[in-house]
Amino acid sequence: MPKTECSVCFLVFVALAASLVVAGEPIKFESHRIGSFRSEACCVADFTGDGRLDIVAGPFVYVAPDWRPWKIRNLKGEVDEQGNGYYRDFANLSIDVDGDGRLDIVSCDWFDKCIVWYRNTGSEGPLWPRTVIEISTNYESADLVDIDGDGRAEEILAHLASTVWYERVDKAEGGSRVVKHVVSEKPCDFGGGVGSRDEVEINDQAGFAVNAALAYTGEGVAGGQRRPRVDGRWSCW
Ligand SMILES: [Ca+2]
Ligand SMILES: [Ca+2]
Ligand SMILES: [Ca+2]
Repeated sequence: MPKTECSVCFLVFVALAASLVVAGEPIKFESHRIGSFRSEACCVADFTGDGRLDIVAGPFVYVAPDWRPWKIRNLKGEVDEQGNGYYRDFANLSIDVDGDGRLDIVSCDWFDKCIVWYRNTGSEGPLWPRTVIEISTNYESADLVDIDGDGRAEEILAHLASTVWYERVDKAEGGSRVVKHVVSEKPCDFGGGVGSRDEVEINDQAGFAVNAALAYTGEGVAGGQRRPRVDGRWSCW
C-alpha cells in the first residue's frame, strides 16, 4: 500500500509568492484555496498555452489566472470527509506525450498497477482520452527527471519495486510512443531519484561519462543500488 495514506495534499490549494525575493530574507508564501476536491497528486504547468501556469489536481485543470476548474477526466476511487481513501491518481507529470505542442499528463495507479497518460485535447468539452502505457505492478508514484543528461527533465522515473524509467520517442511513421527501460528487476523498497556523478557517491569506472545520470532505488544513497548509464547501457556493481 502507498505509505502516503490520508496524509498528503487532499485539499487543493496553491501557494503563491507574496513578496519579492530580497537578498538574505526568506521568501514568504500565502496559501489560496482554489478548490475542495480531495486527491493526492498535482502538478503545475501551462496546459492552455496562454503562457500562464495552470494547476492539475484530481479531475480538474484549474485554469489561471482565476483558477476556474476545467474537468478533463474521471478518476476511480473515493476519499471521505476525514481524508480516508484514495483517488487512483498517484502522479501528475506534465509532458507532451504525442508531440502536438500541448502538454499532456502522465499518471500512475497503485491499485490498478498501471501507468497511463491523458491527451490534452486543447478545448473544453470531451474529457481527455486516457491511454494505458503499461499494466505491470504497483506504482507508488513517478517523477519527471533528466536521466539521459541532456538538460531536460523529460524522462519518467517510476517508483516501483524494480528500477525502470520511461521515455517518449518519435515513431518513424509519425506520432510517438513511450518506451520502457529496465535498469534492474531486483525488488527494492519503493522510491526513486536521479543525480549526477557529482551528486551521488559512486566508484570510479572507466568510460563513465562525467555528466551521465544515475538512477537508484529506494535502498538509498548510502549503500544502495546505483546503476550509471554508460554509452547507452546500464551497469551496476
Ligand atoms: Ca495556462
Ligand atoms: Ca500533447
Ligand atoms: Ca533528459
